[in-house]
Amino acid sequence: EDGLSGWLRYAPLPSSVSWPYIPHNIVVLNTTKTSPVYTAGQELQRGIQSILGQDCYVSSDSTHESIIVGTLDAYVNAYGNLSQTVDLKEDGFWLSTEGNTVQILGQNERGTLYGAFEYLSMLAQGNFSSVAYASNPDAPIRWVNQWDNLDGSIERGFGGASIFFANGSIVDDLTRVAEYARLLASVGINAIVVNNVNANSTILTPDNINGLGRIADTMRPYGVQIGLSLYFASPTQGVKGQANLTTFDPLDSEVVTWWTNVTSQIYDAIPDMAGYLVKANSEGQPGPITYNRTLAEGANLFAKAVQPYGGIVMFRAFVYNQLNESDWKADRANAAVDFFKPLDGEFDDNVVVQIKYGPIDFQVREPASPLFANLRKTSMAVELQVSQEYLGQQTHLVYLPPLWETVLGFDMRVDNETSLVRNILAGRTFERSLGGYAAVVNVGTNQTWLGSHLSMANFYAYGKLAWDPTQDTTKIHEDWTRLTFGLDQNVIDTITQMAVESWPAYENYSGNLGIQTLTDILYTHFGPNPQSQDNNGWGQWTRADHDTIGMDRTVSNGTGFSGTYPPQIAAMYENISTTPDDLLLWFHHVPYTQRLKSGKTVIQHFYDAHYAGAETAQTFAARWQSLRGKIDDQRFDEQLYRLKYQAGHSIIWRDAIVDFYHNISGIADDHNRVGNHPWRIEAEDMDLNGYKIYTVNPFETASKHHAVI
Ligand code: BDP
Repeated sequence: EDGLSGWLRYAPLPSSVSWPYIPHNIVVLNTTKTSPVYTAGQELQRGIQSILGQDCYVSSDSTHESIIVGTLDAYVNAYGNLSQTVDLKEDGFWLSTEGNTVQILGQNERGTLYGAFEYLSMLAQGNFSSVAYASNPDAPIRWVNQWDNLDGSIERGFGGASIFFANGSIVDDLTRVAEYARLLASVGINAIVVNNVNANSTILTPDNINGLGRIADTMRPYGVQIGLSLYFASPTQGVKGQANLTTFDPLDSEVVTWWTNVTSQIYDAIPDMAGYLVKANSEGQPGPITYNRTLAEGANLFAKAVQPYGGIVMFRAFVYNQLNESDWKADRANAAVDFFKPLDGEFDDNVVVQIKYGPIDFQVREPASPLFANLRKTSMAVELQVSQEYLGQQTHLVYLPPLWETVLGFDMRVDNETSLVRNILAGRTFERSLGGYAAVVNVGTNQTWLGSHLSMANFYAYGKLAWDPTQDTTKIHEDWTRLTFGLDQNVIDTITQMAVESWPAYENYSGNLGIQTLTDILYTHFGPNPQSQDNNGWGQWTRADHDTIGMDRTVSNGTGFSGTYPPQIAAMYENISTTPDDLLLWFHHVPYTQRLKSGKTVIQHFYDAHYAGAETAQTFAARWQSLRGKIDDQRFDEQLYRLKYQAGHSIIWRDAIVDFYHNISGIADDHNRVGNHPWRIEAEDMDLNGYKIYTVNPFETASKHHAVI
């Protein structure tokens, strides 16, 4: 197996499993081929044949014992009311397997397909229990973002080239696009933004709009709508087939007309286009501020254009400028609240502000973005990242949902009352009708989609949590493993336990105590490079010197960031004694000898955590190897290769970080490990044939400063 079917393999159940009667007749209450209800019927037929070896017949006639798939409305039309009252929200479904009839009834067509996937997931896991329940999504927005460029490359993508674009336009063969839509629908994702947030105006040529129409047609049978990222200055870019203006000022009437026209062309090609995603005035991108207009005026320009069609605008809160490193009061973490809080109430109703989970940028540990607590009159969505940009780029096993939970389950204490981020997103806290979830996924043409089989658990879990963020993340992983690798309990337990340990391990060896992921910050965001964190204008600073480390973000002495939270949270982060250890260096600048709640010093914790994290990562390959023969060879070998790489790279991480801080602080490791590797054989000390020795800069990225190439 090559991983292409992800968790939708529909593997035949082992002979040890027996099951009750499953109807042979699938009644599909909508036979239009583009309808997700039709897709649901096809999927059920295919799944039941593959999982149970049972042929089913799809018809629109009812017999007593049938699997009935359709919208609840269509069901009521055909058969009258259900015996119980069913409360369905948009995209929700009713699933009943009671008796010899199966009912899969959606609030809408897409919900029907979700119900079919849920039923098939039960069967594929050998679960034949009798159930009857309604399932509703927690939030209406459950989107994914792809950072695909029109030339076919993917920004921060680690699974090959784009499945959507090549050579400046949309690819001819959209087979993989349909397969992607199937995976998305199976976990309840209802829309996808197909192009990079660093957008290119050429997406708006008439040819490309047609191509986007083909993408939308391909995904529509799965209930997945498409959205587009826009380049703010497009009107001035001489886009082929569109007018060329001299301004992109959002309040200029010609600019308004320009976007109105383009939007109408897009809706001609894609009548159900979900909406736009906009990155503006961030990292050098143009935006409304270029013309002294507010971000809200910029967002509303697009909101008004899509409003007549029911579209929405996801406007990113990731707006920041380069800063002056020597200014100790400067703080990139303050940017989102600084820019957006004053605009609360000024965004049109169909604007959703899309907020990265933490105030900086997809780090291994960040406090929940305070912006979630600061916008009461604006709809919000969280932006997560399935693509492991700072988190090992799919060469490291890092199961992310436990990290996401630290944000989704965080209580902001707005007005001194319980206000969990997930409730804010769902619109419950501030009574908003829109809101929800976006995740940067970045699948590519690689057969594994993401570049690594085990990373697919993050994709699966993202959809599951966007549907119901209260679900247990270990249980989600067990389900995913069962669907992906089969029902062997030892396989499920081994892989899930590795996954559970993986994020804490990565945090331990890549940057702990809230110092953030100590990667190369300027370019790759991959290997260790603590030196690159400071002395630049990007604001992801550690403020490390010979004696002290950490960003002082207090109100009393620091950047004031802690004060952007509601009072109870602000007070907690303001004081070292009440700040949790895992965020200590995020909020405070302390001596390396500062004692943690554990009694250890900061520097000794650094040493110990890096050793502990790397040690855990080194067990992964061996644990995986214990599953040889229980997993097909191809996926087994491909994953083993990655886990061995991680084992080695975690040691590089460990040594780079501990050497760096040992060097800068001059404080010895209590256990005398740092810099002391009597057993190690340096490559440069070996007889080299065809290799050259290089001195490496920064020094800490290679042991003894040398590498061989
Ligand atoms: C950073 C990425 C960069 C993205 C940016 C964004 O390194 O490639 O363009 O975020 O989210 O994490 O806009």
